[in-house]
Amino acid sequence: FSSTESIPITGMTCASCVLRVERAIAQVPGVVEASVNLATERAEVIYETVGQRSAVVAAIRRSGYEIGSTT
Ligand code: 9UX
Repeated sequence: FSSTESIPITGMTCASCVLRVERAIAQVPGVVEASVNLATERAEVIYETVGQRSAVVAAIRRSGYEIGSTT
């Protein structure tokens, strides 16, 4: 099983921000891969287990950024 989700993120302004968020998301249990795009301000997250979205959201906030409102 695996599924992909796109999460909007606000507050990223440089490539270091992107790396920081990618690493934070990738460390959440159940996440296979995280790819953050600075231009679109979105993270593409691949999960191998369900129910990890809240943990990913928490990891993004903990690293200093916010979740955007775009769906
Ligand atoms: Mo460089 Mo990104 O200080 O916050 S890491 S702008």
